[in-house]
Amino acid sequence: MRNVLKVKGQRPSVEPKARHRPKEKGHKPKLDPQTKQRPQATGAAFLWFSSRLGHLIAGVSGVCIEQSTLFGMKIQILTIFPEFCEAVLGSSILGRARKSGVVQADAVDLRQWASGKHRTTDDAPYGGGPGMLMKIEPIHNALAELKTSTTRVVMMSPQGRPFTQKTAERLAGEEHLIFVCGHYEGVDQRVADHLVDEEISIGDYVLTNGALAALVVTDAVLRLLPGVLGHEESALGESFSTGKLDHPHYTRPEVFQDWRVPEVLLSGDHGAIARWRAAEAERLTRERRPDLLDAPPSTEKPTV
Ligand code: JCQ
Repeated sequence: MRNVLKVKGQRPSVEPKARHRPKEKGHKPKLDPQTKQRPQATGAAFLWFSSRLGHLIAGVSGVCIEQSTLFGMKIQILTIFPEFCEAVLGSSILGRARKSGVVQADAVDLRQWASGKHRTTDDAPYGGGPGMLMKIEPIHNALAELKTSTTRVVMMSPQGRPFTQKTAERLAGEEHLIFVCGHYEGVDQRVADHLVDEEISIGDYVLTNGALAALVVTDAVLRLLPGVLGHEESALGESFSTGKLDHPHYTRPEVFQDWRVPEVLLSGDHGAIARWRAAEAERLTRERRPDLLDAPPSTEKPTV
């Protein structure tokens, strides 16, 4: 098992090549007044194409651009709470990645495919019991329209396989992800059996809203894509290699109240610093996550 929780060289990032950003004006989609969604298919395709075009133009016009800016990924979160997702997708690092054209990440309102006056997406369970279930038809119809030949459909569910850094790396290699988000007591089982490629769980607890889990996965995947964090190094070269928890980090001031930064970190002795960090990582892992130390190698498919 590789180090799932350690990321080297993280720091607040800066937009890497602001001058290559496509103009945002042309990217403002018109919203359908009824659904509050932008027109699907053609609108999305145009936006995606035009975001890539910006990079291509930068490329042929002789400006030196990183190869990474030509990569891209499309993520669609299929949910009855699109505004909730948009609030997260539009903010800070993800919002910037979106505007830069490196990624296209959108919430898609499932109710667009719900029929009837009330646009119902849920119903009572066969066999009785409390609560409501998501119906299969709206999800089926949405996927029929949104899927392409390269789409991977993921459903967020407590019954899914555990989400790890390995999963994030594998999904980061996909071209197009659609997240199906469960709510209420769950989703008609035929969705998992026939419409989705895999079920993923972000942990052993139950949420009211699967979109929350999809946003967690989206964040973990998108930060691996070149250009999202603004690292100079490739995200693919990022290290998770020790299989342990990360060691502690310190920054200024040297003393706050009477809490000192460990002396070794001020010593300038790089060998001693490396040994201290390795020992701290080992100690923390033994104390809090002994499961990581004796974990057999992950069975999940290797990285992108
Ligand atoms: C995801 N860990 C918890 C809740 C049922 C598909 O069926 C259901 C989905 C949800 C939402 O997801 C989670 C979750 N990973 O609660 C109930």
